[in-house]
Amino acid sequence: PNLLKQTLQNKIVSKQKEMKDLRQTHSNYKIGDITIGSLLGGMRGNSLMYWDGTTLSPTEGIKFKGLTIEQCQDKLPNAKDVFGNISNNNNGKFFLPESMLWLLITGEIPTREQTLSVINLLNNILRQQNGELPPVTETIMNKLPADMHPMTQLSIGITSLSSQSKFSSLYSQGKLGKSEYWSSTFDDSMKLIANLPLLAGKIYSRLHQKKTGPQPLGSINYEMDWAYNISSMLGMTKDSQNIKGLTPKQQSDFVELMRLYTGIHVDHEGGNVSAHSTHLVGSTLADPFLSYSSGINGLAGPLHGLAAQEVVRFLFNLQKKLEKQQQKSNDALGDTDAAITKEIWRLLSNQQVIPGYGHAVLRIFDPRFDAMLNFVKQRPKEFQNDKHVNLMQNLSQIVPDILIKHGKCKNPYPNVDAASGILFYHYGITELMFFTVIFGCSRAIGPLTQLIWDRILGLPIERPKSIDMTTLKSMTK
Ligand code: CMX
Repeated sequence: PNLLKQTLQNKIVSKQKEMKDLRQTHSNYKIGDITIGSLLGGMRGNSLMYWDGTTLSPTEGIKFKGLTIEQCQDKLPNAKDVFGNISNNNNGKFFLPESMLWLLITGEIPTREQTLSVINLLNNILRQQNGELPPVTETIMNKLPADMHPMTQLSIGITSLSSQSKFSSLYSQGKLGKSEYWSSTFDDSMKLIANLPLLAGKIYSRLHQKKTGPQPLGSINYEMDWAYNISSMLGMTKDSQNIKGLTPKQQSDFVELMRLYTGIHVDHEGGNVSAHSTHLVGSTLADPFLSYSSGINGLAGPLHGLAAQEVVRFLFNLQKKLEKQQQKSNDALGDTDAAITKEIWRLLSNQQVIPGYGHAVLRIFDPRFDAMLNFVKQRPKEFQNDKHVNLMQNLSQIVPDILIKHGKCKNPYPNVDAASGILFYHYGITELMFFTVIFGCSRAIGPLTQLIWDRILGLPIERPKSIDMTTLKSMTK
C-alpha cells in the first residue's frame, strides 16, 4: 500500500473546501500594493504566489510547515530512528529527506513507519527499473558529450524522463478529468525523485569514465534511504567503488552530510527561481518532469544554485593569492585578514558579486549556512587542516562588514551556498561543476510537492499582466 498517497488523499476534501471558501468569500481582499519599483525590481516584496510547504521570513529564516531547521532536526525521523544504530560513530542524527517529503505533502510529522514507507516507495520504483535508468534516458545520457555541464545533463536527463509520464500519457488519451490530475502527478513526482540518485550517479560517473570506465560507480541499496543512495551512486559508500579512497568513518560522514544537505535544501518558499519556474511551467499542465527540468535550468544560474560552484572557485583563487602574498612577504602568517579585505574590495570595485553572500529575502545569516557550519564544528579533527574550509569560515566573519560598508546589498551575510560546495570538496567531490546537481536532487522535493497540491486545488494557468514603458510613464503623470 502507498501510505503517503493514501494519507494525502484523506486530506484533499477539507483542503479543497478551504481553498473554495477563500476564493468565494475573500477574492477581493487586498494583500498588497504593486509599485513601479517592485515591477522593475524583480517583483521584490510582492506576495504573488500561493505556496504551502515552506515560508521564509527575512528575520527568522525558513520554516517547513511552521518548523525551523532545528525543530525539524528535533522532530522528524532520522536515520537512527529508522534504521537503529547502524554505525558505531555518532552519525544518523539529521532528519531524512523522506521525513521532510512526508511533512511537506501531508503537513504532519511522520512516524518511523511512515518515513520507512516513503523510503520503500522510492526504492520500489527503482526495483521495478532493476536499479537502472529507463532505457530512453540511459541512451540519451550516454550520447551527451561527457564534458557537457552537469546541470545541462541533469536538465536533459529529467526532461527525457517525461517519456515515462503517467500524467501526460493519460491526459493525451483523454482519460483525465480535472479532479484526477493530482494522482498521476503524484506518481510522476515520486518517479522523478526516485530516479535522481541514478541520474546524479550517471552524470558523475561520466566525469570519471576515463579512469573508471562506463559502469556505474555504485549501486542502489534497497534497504537504505535516498541520500545514502545518492552517496552510493557517486561512489562514496561501501556499496560503491569508493573511488576517492574514503575511510569507513569518512564514508559515514559523507552520507551524513548528504542527508543534512538534501534535507535542508528541499524548499525555500515559492518565489525563488527553481521553485517559481517549476510552478509556472507546471501551471500549463506540463508533466512533472518537464516542469521540474525548468526549475533545474533556473537553478543552473550563477545568482541561484550555481553559486555553490562559484564559491569554491572563488575560495581557491583567493587561497592561491593569499599563499603567493605570504611567500612574497616571506612572512609565514602574513596579514591574512587585510589581504582578504583588499581582495574583496577589488572584486566589488570591479562590479563583481561575492558569491555565497546576499539574499533576495533573508536579512540574517542563512540558518542553512549555520547548519552546514555546525557540521564542520562537530568534526574538528576532520576539518582542522582543510585550509579552504578554514578560509570559508574566516570569510564569513570578514565579508559581512565589508558588504555593509560597500552599502549596496541588502543582506551582507552568507547564504547556504557559501559553505556547501567546499564541504563536498573536502570528501573528494572535486569536480566544481557537479555541486549544483546535488542541490538539484534536493530541490525537487519542495516544488514537486507544491505541484501536486496545485493540481489538487485546481490552480489555473499562471498569466501575469505585463506593462510597457509608455503605459508606465503615462501612469505617473
Ligand atoms: N556581492 C556584491 N554585490 C552584491 C551582492 C554580493 N554578494 N549581493 C547583492 N549585491 C548587489 C546587487 O548586485 C545589487 O547591485 P545593483 O544595485 O548594482 O544591481 C545590489 O547589491 C542590491 O541587491 P540586493 O537587493 O541586496 O540583492 P538581490 O535580491 O537583487 O539579489 C542575490 C540576491 C542572492 C542574487 C545577490 O545577493 C547575489 O548576487 N549574491 C551572490 C550570488 C549568490 O550567492 N547567489 C546564491 C543565493 C542563494 C541561492 O539561490 O542558492
